[in-house]
Amino acid sequence: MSILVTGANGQIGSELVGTLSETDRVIASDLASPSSASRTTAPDGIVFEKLDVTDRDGLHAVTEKYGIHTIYHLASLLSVTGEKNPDRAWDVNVNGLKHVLDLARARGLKVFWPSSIAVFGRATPAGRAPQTTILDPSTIYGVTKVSGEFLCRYYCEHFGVDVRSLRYPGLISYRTPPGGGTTDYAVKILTAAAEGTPYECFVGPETQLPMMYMPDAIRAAIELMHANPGFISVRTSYNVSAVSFTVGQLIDAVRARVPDFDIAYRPDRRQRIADSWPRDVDDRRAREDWGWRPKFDLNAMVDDMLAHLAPERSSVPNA
Ligand code: NAD
Ligand code: AKB
Repeated sequence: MSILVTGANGQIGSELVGTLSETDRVIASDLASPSSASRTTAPDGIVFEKLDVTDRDGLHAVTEKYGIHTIYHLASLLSVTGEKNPDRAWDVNVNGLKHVLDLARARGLKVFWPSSIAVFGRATPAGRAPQTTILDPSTIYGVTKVSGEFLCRYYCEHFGVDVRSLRYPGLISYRTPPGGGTTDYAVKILTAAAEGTPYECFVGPETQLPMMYMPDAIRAAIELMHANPGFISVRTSYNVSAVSFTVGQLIDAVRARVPDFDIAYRPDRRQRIADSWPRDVDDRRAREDWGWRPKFDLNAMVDDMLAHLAPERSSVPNA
């Protein structure tokens, strides 16, 4: 019995496969093999299958070939990439998910599927977005995530599919660059600081969004998947939060370690997307149901990112 990870070359998948493979046999899959995808590193010893999630028959074949019992379904177009090709975003994000859920229904598989803070929007109460609230997406990506959340709950309630989901905030990591989202600026700022290059930011200094460091994001997914099903009361998607900071606060944390870091601001269309998302999310339900607790705050995350991206800077005293 094995775990299939779709979209395995991406920002999350490239790290998740390594963690999952410590305890399970993992089959990584994506549109191209890790060696031909320029932005990824292939974890050693992981079986790789080229797989387009819009290809239902291909999904069935891989699942049967390896005796898959669980799918971590990560293949997706993110918010900025989705706006460039809304048809493709719908096909991959919604039809791909439906293929996975149909497969799970037919074969009794367990599924993890990430949603996003992109489900929220201008009509969502400002500040900390509640678990149950108005979903008002402004991007096709957000529209696919809202659709996906209700598709997951429908398959759980009507067909008994054990599908579990998290509404991730922006994720910050050093191994694989982010794949075309609005929250990418946080990784880009930290990468530029580590490289000693100036950065032109596509959102303004007051922009505040919820974020999470990748080790917390990976742990959240695995803890949710291991939780007793009786404790899972949300079958759309759980709010999970870790840190929330403005761009200005991130720059302050960076400059405490890299004093000469140079940033300029040129907000573009991504500012409107960022402005439509909440500054924070209320994750009490995840904490109560399955014990969610983040470990990394802003300073711990910046320290760890710089330690990996630029080890020579990690000796700079903390703020
Ligand atoms: P990513 O863009 O880095 O990776 C997505 C991967 O999916 C890519 O490797 C891409 O090649 C692959 N892919 C695209 N179309 C495919 C298809 N048709 N068939 C198979 N593979 C395909 O994304 P990520 O950041 O790793 O995100 C993974 C999941 O987590 C997505 O559902 C995303 O919406 C969600 N999420 C991510 C973040 C974040 O900040 N990274 C935040 C919230 C939610
Ligand atoms: C994006 O910005 O599109 C993603 C997300 C928050 O879903 N990082």
